[in-house]
Amino acid sequence: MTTSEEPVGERSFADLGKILVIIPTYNEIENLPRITARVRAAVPEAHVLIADDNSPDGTGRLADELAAEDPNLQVMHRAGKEGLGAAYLAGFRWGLDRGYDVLVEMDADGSHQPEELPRLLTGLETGADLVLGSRWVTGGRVVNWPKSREVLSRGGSMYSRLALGVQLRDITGGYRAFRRATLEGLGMDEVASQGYCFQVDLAWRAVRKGYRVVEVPITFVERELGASKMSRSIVLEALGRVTVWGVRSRLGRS
Ligand SMILES: Nc1nc2c(ncn2[C@@H]2O[C@H](COP(=O)(O)OP(=O)(O)OP(=O)(O)O)[C@@H](O)[C@H]2O)c(=O)[nH]1
Ligand SMILES: [Mg+2]
Repeated sequence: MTTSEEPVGERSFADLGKILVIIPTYNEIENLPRITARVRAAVPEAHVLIADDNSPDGTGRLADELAAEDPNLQVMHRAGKEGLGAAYLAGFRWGLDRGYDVLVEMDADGSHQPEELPRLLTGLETGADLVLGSRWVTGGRVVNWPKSREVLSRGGSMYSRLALGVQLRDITGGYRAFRRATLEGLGMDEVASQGYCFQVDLAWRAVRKGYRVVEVPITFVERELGASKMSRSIVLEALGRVTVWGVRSRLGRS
């Protein structure tokens, strides 16, 4: 695990193969057209998959309209709100089935800036199996976040580091680029966690399986439009599961 800071700029990522950016959405109708346009501008060769959980605000319908105009934008309609983890797992399977070589996780709300995607992809090009966009490495930062969210995020990563014995600075973040082989080797079918815990789960699996996990700095921008889906149950799930995993792994080691 290392940290690298690569310049962000316009360039081709043809060597990486086919790239799919998966964007899970639940009630993101104002954000959707903005984020898709920014992704297409930042990395024109990347394809986009919107994984919508039947958003009551019509995000899925708008996604269909955008897809009708853009052959490289596709929509997965899911029956109802099942959480971020389930949407990503379905999106990963969709992308693996269709031969994508790189699969990217990105939120719809603008917190993960598409203009920084080249930095994540450069991390894969330079040998990483999984690249984490990281708020808490040198050069990383957050914009417009209340202190309470920062404390929660930093605290969650620190607790996970101690409980699981991994060195990653930002293990709960959700801006990530995977090589397909990494996802294929992670044991995705056994992943049951959601929310932040889903992100911890995947990163920890990657570390345990010996994949090269690299953090690159990102500037995380608090959402301006739409409502957060963060909840107390998401935090409690992460705390509970990480504690159980930590205890189990220590018992297994001793
Ligand atoms: N498909 C799907 N997407 C979801 C679900 N829950 C959240 N999302 C999406 O996942 C991304 C992250 O959710 P956010 O609400 O931004 O969560 P967060 O970033 O922890 O919270 P904020 O910092 O307050 O925005 C957004 O694109 C959401 O629309 C879900 O149940 N299903
Ligand atoms: Mg968000």
